[in-house]
Amino acid sequence: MKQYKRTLITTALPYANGPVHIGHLAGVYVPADIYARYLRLQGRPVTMVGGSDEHGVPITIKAKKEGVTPQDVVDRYHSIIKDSFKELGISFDIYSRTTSSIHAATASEFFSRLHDKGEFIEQTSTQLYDPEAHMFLADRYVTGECPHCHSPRAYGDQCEACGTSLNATDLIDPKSALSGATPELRQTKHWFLPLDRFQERLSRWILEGHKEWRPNVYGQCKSWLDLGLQPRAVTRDLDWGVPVPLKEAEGKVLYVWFDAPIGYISNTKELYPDSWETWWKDPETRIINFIGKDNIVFHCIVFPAMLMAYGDGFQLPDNVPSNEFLNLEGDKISTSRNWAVWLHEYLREFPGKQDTLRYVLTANAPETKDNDFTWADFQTRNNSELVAILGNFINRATVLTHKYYGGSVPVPGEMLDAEKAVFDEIDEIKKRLTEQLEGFHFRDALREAMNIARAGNKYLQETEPWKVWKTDQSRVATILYTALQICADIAIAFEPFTPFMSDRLSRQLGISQLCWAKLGTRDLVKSGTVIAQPELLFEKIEDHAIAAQLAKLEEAKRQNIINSYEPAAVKESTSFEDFEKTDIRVGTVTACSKVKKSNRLLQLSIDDGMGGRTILSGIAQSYPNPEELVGKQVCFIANFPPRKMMGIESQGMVLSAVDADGRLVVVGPTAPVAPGASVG
Ligand code: B3M
Ligand code: ZN
Repeated sequence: MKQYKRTLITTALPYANGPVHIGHLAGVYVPADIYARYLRLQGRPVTMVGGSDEHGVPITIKAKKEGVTPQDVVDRYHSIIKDSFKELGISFDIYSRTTSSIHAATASEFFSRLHDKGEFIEQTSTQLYDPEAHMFLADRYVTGECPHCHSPRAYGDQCEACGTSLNATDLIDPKSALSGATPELRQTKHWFLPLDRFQERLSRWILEGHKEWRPNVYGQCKSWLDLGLQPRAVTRDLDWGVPVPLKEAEGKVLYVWFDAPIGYISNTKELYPDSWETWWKDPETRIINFIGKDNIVFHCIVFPAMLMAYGDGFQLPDNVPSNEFLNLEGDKISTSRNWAVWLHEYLREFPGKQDTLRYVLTANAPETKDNDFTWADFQTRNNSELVAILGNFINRATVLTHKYYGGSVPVPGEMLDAEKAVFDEIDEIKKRLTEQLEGFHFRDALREAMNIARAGNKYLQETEPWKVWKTDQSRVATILYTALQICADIAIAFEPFTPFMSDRLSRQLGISQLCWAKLGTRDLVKSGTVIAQPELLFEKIEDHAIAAQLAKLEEAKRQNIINSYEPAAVKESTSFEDFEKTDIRVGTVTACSKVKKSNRLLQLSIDDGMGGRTILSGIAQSYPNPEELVGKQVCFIANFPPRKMMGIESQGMVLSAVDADGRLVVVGPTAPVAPGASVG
């Protein structure tokens, strides 16, 4: 493998339209920080840049909703995000923002150079325009009826009820989300980056050159490239963003996904005004982009194409580690539904427990598949791993040293098989740990680090210094000396993962500087050093703290439904006779599973009191765990003609309510009734 002189780590820039939550942390910032800290321990030059992404439509929508300016919104969240990252120990060399003047200048210059080099194509198209708000409407600003499922609240880019992606101009009866006005069609000109021109180079670079990328990243790139790249607009009709630096482009700004990745460059410039180019243009620099999986195409295809178009020696990333998603208590994390654990709140509610969160998010990191964060798991990992394994080992070693030697590290005698065995085991662990860190497998790496504490516990359990003390005190000196060396190994090995604990532990042991090379060297804590009084490195988390978090989530769910739901307008009057034509019944779900090859449909077997029937229902997205419906009673329409979907006959339709965010909740009776009971 190529040896690089330095590593530039970039972390996806979080949108400053809300605080960061555990999903962001697990996906990007915790892994990036682990890697940066590991490289620093290795003494390898590294810079980690981050910052807030302060442009884009969601920020302007939030500002409108709150009656403040977009600048107010980003000022508020930028400082919350920045402070909470700092408190969690995310060791950015710079955390800046895309509303900085240096960024405006950098992004602007980037566009101008591409424009001057003839890298763009210009296209005029017809788009929806709000005649009352006097602006073109970005996709999310338009709502209307879905042309497919006829949900009344589809957005201009997607219908969340049926999952279809849409063009704003497809919507039936579109309305501006800003003013409620009916938008008009108007012509507008935009600049496009013809990604197709980079198809060849990107294919060669990724598909041939980077087979080592994570399968999810490589796979997404491959399917984009296989589909054939298309030109993408890099400008927008908006008044919030970096203005397009062309006379003829008044009132237009750079598309947020054009300016945001340039933010990595601007932030490096801000950090190193004189030497930033070394970090971007020297082939001896290795660039690593840590991102979430929804950002893959922008980092692997679009931004690299921009850098290729710019030329001038800009280096492409060497790797783009991207995680899958983290769910929360079995449900998708959602800012709009307030279904999240917010970092700034966590820090307030669990003071001093930064390491626990970092540990749990790494131990359970969604590296290869989506994973679930649960408060029960959080508690177990803290209590039975951090407290019971790691804390316990260090506590035993340091307490015994104080008990027998007044805290002074004893002089070891002869090293016997037990010592050789545990030191050899740590050598082996170090090898694997290093390998996992180099390969961005942080979950496995953490497991290896924990194995050092496990080995330490086993060693003390086998050597039993508390028993040997009565018969052979010089042997105890060797044992505790050895145990303290293992404590020091833990301080080093855990520094990337739980830096606060490592810092306290290394101070306790009197080690001034941690470095990776010293891990496993067997004489880190010198004899005669007086170690500090043992302090508890991790505390148990009690049930009531967990119950409080779960109650908070329940409350968030309830509040969100009440606050954000806008009932649809009541339909035209109908008659009882018309209503009666529809035969609604109650049935009991006896089996429920995903329909193969469909991400929308569930197949329900229903006891309808009449011999049973099968119904297919487009609710799969809302029930990631279909078995939860088994045993529930549901209402269904019994007299629809049977209909075949995906080769299966559906005999009716299950009734469901549409939640505030488009989630479908199956409707049933509030007390058990006989299957087949009529509803009316
Ligand atoms: N702000 C999207 C996101 O937070 C975006 C990342 C920009 S990275 C240059 O998912
Ligand atoms: Zn739809």
